[in-house]
Amino acid sequence: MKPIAVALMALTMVTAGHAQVSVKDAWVRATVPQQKATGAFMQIVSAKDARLVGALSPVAGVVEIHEMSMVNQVMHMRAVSGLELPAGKTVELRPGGYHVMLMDLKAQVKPDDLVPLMLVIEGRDGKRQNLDLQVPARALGGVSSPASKNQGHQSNMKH
Ligand SMILES: [Cu+2]
Repeated sequence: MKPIAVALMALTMVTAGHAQVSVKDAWVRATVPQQKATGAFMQIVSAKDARLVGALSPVAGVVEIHEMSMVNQVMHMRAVSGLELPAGKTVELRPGGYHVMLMDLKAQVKPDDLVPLMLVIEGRDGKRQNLDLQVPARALGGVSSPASKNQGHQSNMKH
C-alpha cells in the first residue's frame, strides 16, 4: 500500500442511495511489519433502520464484524453476523467494542495510509447497498507499537 500524504480527516458523510448512511471519524489501526490483523473503527448513522452485514477490503484476505466484550476480566472477541443500525442512532465501532476486523493482511498498514473499505448495509427491505470508504490509518497513541505487541488475533485483545 502506498502511503498517501494527505490525511483525509474530513472523510465523511458518505451517502448511499436511499439508505442514507453516514460514516464519520473512521480510522484503521496501523500495524507493525508482519502483523496479520487489525481493526477499523468509526461512527455510523443510518437514516432508516438497517444493519451492517459485512465489509470488504483489498488489503485483507478476510474481513469480519467483531464484537469485543469483557468476560471475567478477560477480553473476548467474536464474529457477529451483523450490527444493528437503528434509525438516526449513532452506532460506534471502537476499540473494546464492535469493530471491523481486517485479517490476513496483505501488507503493513502504515500511519496515514488510506485503506479502502467497503461496508455492506442491508435495509429492512432486504436490499443491500455498498458504501465505499477510504479510511485513514492511525498509529495508536501516535507512536508505532513496539514489535513485542505484534501478536496474533487470538492473543492480542487490545486491537
Ligand atoms: Cu476482532
